Amino acid sequence: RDQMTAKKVFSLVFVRNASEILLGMKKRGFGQGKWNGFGGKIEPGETIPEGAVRELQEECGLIAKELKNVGLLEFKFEGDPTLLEVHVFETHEYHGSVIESEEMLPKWYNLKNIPFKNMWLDDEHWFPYMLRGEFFKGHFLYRGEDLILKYNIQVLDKL
Ligand code: 6OG
Repeated sequence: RDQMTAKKVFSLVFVRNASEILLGMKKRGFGQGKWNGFGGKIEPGETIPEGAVRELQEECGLIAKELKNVGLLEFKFEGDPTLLEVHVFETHEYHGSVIESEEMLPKWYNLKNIPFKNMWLDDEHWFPYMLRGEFFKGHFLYRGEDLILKYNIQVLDKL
């Protein structure tokens, strides 16, 4: 990565149990109307897991007791030099109860019924790796928000 390419680092957290996954519908901003995990920009002075725990609580009310790093995503948008680096986590243990926030409408989905048609296009490519428990690294180049020009996904030994 050259020095002129800015990088933005994000967290993305999925709350899981044996048969269901908690998704949130983004009510405003980037990705509005799409179902996704909970997350956002890592702030100065916090670690990536700290940012992940903070965003999860802010957006759906749950406090993660543990986080498992399950994958890494990189996104570029054609014509924009910015690299988005998204650290993907799962949590199976948490306290608190699910609440709707100004940013997100949370809802449990059966793992067999994930609403890919109303999610970022990349999700249906890498979700299978996450659901199989394989640590993945994905790179996606978008044109606008509704077309993937190219992508690749590798399975890595857990970092
Ligand atoms: P805020 O801007 O609300 O954080 N995110 C993406 N997630 C998926 N699945 N696909 C993408 O394709 C994404 N781009 C960003 C990272 C945005 C949240 O959305 C995730 C953050 O969790 C382009 O702070």
